[in-house]
Amino acid sequence: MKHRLYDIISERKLAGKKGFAVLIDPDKVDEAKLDELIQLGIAAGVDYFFVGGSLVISSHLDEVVSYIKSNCQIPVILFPGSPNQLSKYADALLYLSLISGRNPELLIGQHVISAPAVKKSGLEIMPTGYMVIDGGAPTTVSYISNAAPIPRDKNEIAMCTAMAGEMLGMKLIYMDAGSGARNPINESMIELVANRIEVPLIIGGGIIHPEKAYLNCRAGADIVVVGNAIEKDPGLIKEIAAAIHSTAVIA
Ligand code: 1GP
Repeated sequence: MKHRLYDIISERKLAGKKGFAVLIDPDKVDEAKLDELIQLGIAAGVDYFFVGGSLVISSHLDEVVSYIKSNCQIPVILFPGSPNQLSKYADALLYLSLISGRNPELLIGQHVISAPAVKKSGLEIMPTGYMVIDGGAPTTVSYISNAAPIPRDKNEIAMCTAMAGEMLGMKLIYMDAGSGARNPINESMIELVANRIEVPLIIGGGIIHPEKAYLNCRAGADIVVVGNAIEKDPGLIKEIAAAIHSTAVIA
């Protein structure tokens, strides 16, 4: 099993370097949009492209991933909303288990069904404890997953969930308020979780300001993911990247 990109993420964490992931929903981009995101991403030093969505309706995931790969060096990590969102052209796959929910299908059921295809893809697999935190609005992920999110003020539940995920062998913890969340995750929750786990912590959902990205990193996020806000204003890539990458120097 390949570990290359995960090793880079871990080393960056140990060095206190914060990462910026731009989330691309294959349903919402055409070639011109991808070109724009790639150019802005290269110029701003974006660390990762996450590709996926809760509902990928189109079938051009392969095209989107291979287009990014042939036009830049930025690693592409799949963030699948369902087991059929696989592309062998990506660098790695977030192999998500929805540990905040109690839906067995999303904890293990779908993994069993898709295991042969995932293995055959040859992708680097990153076992990821995925935790949905209430973002103040019903998001696609909470509807599709049919699982209640963790209340946004229940920091201890988040902490214990992340600890359990780590002890079960998850190599990453991803706390997500859901795409387009009204309320992004509190820094107090991020801080409590970050202090109790050793694996890298990914934070996303509802982040629309560079300041919030910065504060998340200060609180302990290792990778900050932004999707919606960049879809609306790609120019934010530069400001958010600068905010995230400034954290290591100050911290
Ligand atoms: C959603 O964490 C991601 O799964 C990103 O959320 O689209 O709100 O930035 P946004």
